[in-house]
Amino acid sequence: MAILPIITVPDPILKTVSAPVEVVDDDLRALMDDMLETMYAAPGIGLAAIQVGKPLRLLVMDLAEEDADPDPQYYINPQITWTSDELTTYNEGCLSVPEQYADIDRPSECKLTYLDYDGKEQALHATGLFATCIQHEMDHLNGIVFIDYLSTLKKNMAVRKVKKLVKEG
Ligand code: GNR
Ligand code: NI
Repeated sequence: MAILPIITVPDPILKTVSAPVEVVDDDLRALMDDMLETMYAAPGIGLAAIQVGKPLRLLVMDLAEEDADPDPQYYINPQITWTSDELTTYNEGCLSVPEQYADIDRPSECKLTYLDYDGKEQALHATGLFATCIQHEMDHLNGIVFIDYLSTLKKNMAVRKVKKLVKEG
């Protein structure tokens, strides 16, 4: 297991459209385990592979409460098959945009298909924070970061603050 460096804006790597995973094997599971360890250490509730420089359609999440047992989740080649018309606003953050937050509107619910840790096909209906988080992570797979939804002014301010944070360590 290893903690991997997390790429931050404005690194152009984050704009990559990630490629589908071809085979779910032990090498991929090792990457997913490292991603989960990296996410827990950050700490965060989700992490897409591109955030650690791997352009694969793969993400990990854990939405368990702080005092509850861990609930690691792995989503390989996720595809959204339905979204609700109703939207929910959530004050989002991102490990690739540290310490910056903004209200983002997204569909309140969505349905998705994906492969699990064992490469088995799965489907589910996401609501609440789960729906918000999965859509935030799916955006990463398509090269989109939540600040891309903000005005140019707000986006540039966020990028400038992140650059300063990174520079100051
Ligand atoms: O840790 C994270 N918290 C979060 C809060 C609101 C909406 C989305 C997220 S995901 C984020 C981790 C991250 O950057 N995932 O890509
Ligand atoms: Ni993010």
